[in-house]
This record gives sequence, structure tokens and C-alpha cells, in this order.
Amino acid sequence: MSLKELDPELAGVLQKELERQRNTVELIASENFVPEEILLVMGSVPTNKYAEGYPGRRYYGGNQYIDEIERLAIERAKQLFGAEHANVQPLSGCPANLAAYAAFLEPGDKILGMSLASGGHLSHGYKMSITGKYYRGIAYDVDPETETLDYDAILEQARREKPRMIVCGASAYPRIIDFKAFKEIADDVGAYLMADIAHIAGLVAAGLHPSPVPYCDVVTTTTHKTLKGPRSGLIMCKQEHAKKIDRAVFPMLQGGPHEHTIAAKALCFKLAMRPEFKEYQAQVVKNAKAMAEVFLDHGYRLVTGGTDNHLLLVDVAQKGIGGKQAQDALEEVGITVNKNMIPFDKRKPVDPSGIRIGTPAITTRGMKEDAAARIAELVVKVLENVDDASVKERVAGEVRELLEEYPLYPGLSYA
Ligand code: DSN
Repeated sequence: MSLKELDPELAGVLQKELERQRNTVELIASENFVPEEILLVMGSVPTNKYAEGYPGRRYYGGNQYIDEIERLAIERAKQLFGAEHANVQPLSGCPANLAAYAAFLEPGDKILGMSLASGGHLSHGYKMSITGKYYRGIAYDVDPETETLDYDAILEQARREKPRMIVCGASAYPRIIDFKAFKEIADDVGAYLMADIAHIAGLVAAGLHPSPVPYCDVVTTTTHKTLKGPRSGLIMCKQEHAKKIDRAVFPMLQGGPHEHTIAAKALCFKLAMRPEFKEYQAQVVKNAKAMAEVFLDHGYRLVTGGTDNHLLLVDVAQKGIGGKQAQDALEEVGITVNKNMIPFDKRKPVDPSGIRIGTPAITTRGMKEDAAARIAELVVKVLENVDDASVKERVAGEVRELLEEYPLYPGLSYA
């Protein structure tokens, strides 16, 4: 029986989501489209299996092939990132971060992480997150003038605050992060150093962004952003911390690992070692730069003045538009972005001053600089005519026309 016959209601909604993905320009910097083979593996039979423990040390029988799958994922993750140890069981980014803290810290210990407005993440010790309730989160900001990381200022703050752990890595920072500089700061104050490379993991794997692995006690990431794998997480660390990390993931925080997703991660890591992956990541960066140029040409202010990676932050408030208004107007024409705080934002997170734009998803669809620039022109047209229905209608038509050249999952159907 087909899914459509078994559950027409669900099949219908899945089809609508597929069509939405096909018919919109996806510019959310943390999103991507996985290869169909990853979709296939995510829907595979290891989902039926309980496998608490680690390869060779399971609490359930019947895990001989599951062990092989998990070992493949571990070995490939280590090879891809040059890591001494990898734990492939974290369910996603926040659980990976919590496990990293749980491995190294006691409740109440101080974490020094990047502030949300500067581009940090909730799970880096923010008060609304469990990481800010169990641990004491202190935030560093970027430099108010350049909006880039000021390593001297962070060093001073670290000397003052004496954190037990320093967290580097960001969700909305368009520039290169100097992990070596962070290591020097961590060593100076005797703190552990953690990097959360969820956003830039693909660039790091491709050698297009310096790797934190040689410098950090622990490195966490999601696997579904620039890395283009299943929605999941990964922790890497030095061998000396391996036991601590493994124990923090299981049994401290998680139960049965999602081995079907671990299988998909094994495939993702293999694909990330291919030359095509490196070319893809290089194109992601080129596309982001091409978009940045268009915004600058139209007089828009970009946070830090541009980008070195897969994303840019456009200060729309400077043009008299709220981040939410910009996001909504773009959604109307079939362009998806997210509203985002900018450093030292004077507006509230629900309607901040910026929008964040990323190129991983459009690059996966095959777009190069010309298409990226064309999209940026369409974004500008909408931002300059947020209340003009006829302009938005014309842009929506152009969006549909453009997307026809870049089919997504052409053979897939749920309905
Ligand atoms: N939600 C991710 C992002 O958009 O950056 C981070 O968790």
C-alpha cells in the first residue's frame, strides 16, 4: 500500500512541504538540501534497533551490523576532520553542546561564549537555554567598530571572568574565526576550549576555513548545515577526553542512538571527502561574496562590511525596515530568510535590525554567482518595495522562473 493510500492526509502535507522547498529560494544560512541517497539511508532499517552503548560494548544483542555502521561513521568523521576521537551519537547541535559541557564542567561553572547579538548561539550559555541555567553563561561581544572578534578584548574579559570553558563558534558571524587565538586565550586563563562549528563544518572539512580541531579540547557540530548531511550532531575531541565525552553522551544524556541517522552521517562524511564537495564549498563562498557585492552596490550596510564564509547579515533597519517585516515581505515572493539580531542591536530579537542570508541551499541547487547576484537583486527590489503588491507579484514571478532552471528532487513524490 502506498503512503498516499495509507495516510493521504500526511502524504498531502509532505507533498506540500516538498513543493514549498522546490518553489522557494532557500536563503536560511543553516539550511541545505541533502542528496537523495541521504534521504534513503535516513529511512533505513537501523531505525528499528536499540543499541545503547558503543561499538563492541552494547547493552542489547543483535548489534553486529549496527557496530559496523557506527564504526564507519566514527572512522570517517575522524578522517574528515583529522580528529583523534569522534562520537557520532548526538542527536543534534544543542544535545552535542550540552554533552560537551557535561563532560568537562560541573553545574555552576562559568562558560564564556559569544553573545547572541554578536552571532553566538543560545546553547553557548544563554540564560533562556538549559546551558545558561546549569552553567553560568558570560558573553563576549564583537568589536563595536569593526563588528569582528577582538581577541585582545576577549583575553582581557577571560582574565577578569576566569571561565572554566571558553566557547568559540557562531551562528551568525560572517568572518573567519581565529581558533589559534582562542587557544592562546584559553591557555592563558587555564580554561577548556570548545568550538561549535555547526555553521562552518562543511567549509572546515573542505579546508576553506581554518580547523579548530588541533587547538580545541572539544569540537561540536551539526551535520545538516554546510556539511549537507542528515539532521544530527557530532562531537570530536582529543583522545585523552574520549571517555568523558562518550560517557556524557551515553548514559548521561541520551539513550538509544539513532543508528539510521548515524548511517546517513557515515554517508555524509564519505561524500564530504570527495573533490566535488570541496568545489561545492568554494562555490558557496563565491555565491555569498557575489550577493554581498549586490547589497553593497545598493547602499546596504552589511555587518562587518562583507563575508568570508557562507553567510551575510544585512542591516535592514538602516534602510528603515524591521527584520520581521523584511522576512515576511520576502516570504511573500518565495524567498526564505530569517530575521536576525545584529551586533549591539537596539531592537528586540522578535523584530531585530537584520536579516541573515546564506548560500548553502541555493548552491546545492546548482546556482553560481550570476544566479546568486540575481537573487540578491530580487531581495533588494522587495526590501525597497515592502508594501507594493504589484512589485512583489512581479518578483514572485521572477523567482518561479529562476527556480525552474534548478530542479529539486525531480523524481520525488509523496502524493
Ligand atoms: N538554528 C540554527 C541556525 O539557524 O543557525 C542554529 O541552531
